[in-house]
Order: sequence, then structure tokens, then C-alpha cells
Amino acid sequence: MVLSMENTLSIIKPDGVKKKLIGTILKRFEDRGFEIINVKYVHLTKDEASEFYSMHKEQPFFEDLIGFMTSGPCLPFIIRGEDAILKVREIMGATNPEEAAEGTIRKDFAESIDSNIIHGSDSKESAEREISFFFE
Ligand code: 3AN
Repeated sequence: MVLSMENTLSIIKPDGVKKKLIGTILKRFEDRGFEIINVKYVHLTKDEASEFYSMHKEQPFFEDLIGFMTSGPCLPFIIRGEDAILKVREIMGATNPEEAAEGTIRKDFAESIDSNIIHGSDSKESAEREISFFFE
């Protein structure tokens, strides 16, 4: 298989910032050989969070998700490396921490599916859209 160099967007969510996990989480990616090539510290407004998660606006959890993502500052960052989109999601672990594999960020730190510490783009298209959303 040919691996390609990719950029992907991750966010340390407000629960991760509150728990002082910024350093720990960035180090996990750096230790796996990935580069952190841009970082921001932002407190999203409701409009911004709603736009970012617009694909979920019909979901029953949408209002809670927006409330959570605007509950405090978060840390969007761009990760660069081989096969970064898929690899970052493997390092994060499953959306529901109860289903996340041992050694993943969500298994180690997330409390529940709606308070799950970290976001990662799920496709090339999402990565491009989400990087532009925060950094261009
Ligand atoms: P992921 O972040 O793993 O890509 P998505 O994109 O399906 O997951 O969902 C976005 C966010 O919405 C999740 N990180 C989680 O916080 C929340 N979410 C997803 N599914 C549920 C659910 N069934 N109940 C509550 N919150 C959810």
C-alpha cells in the first residue's frame, strides 16, 4: 500500500482543555511521528460550533453537542504525517469511549460519548473543510 502525506484537523475539546490534557495529547501524536503544524486557542460561539457541526444538525444530540463545544475554550490543531487522517482517528479511539481500544486517547481520558475529549476529521473532504474553517 502506498502511504500518502496528509494534513488533518483535530480539536482538543473543552473537556480536554479543562482537564489540562493539551500537552499530553499533543505529545501522543508527536511520539507517533506526526508533526503539529498549526495550533489555535479559541472559544467557539454557538454560530461557529453550529456551522462546524452542520452535518449533525438533525441529530437528537445536536443541541447538547453545541452546548458542550461552546462551554469553554478548545484547541484546534493541524496534524501532518503519513496517512494522518486514518492514523489520527486510530490514536483517538472510537467515538464512544466505552468502545475505544486500550491505549487510545478516548479510552484513557474521555468520560462519555458526548464528552469525549478530542475530534479528528473523518475523511479527506472533511479534513480540507475543517482546516479551512479554523485556519484559512
Ligand atoms: P467523531 O468525533 O468520532 O467523528 P461524530 O463526527 O460522529 O464522531 O460526532 C461528532 C460528535 O458528536 C462526537 N465527537 C460526539 O461528541 C457527538 N456525538 C456523536 N454521536 C453521539 C451520540 N450518539 N450521542 C451523543 N453525542 C454524540
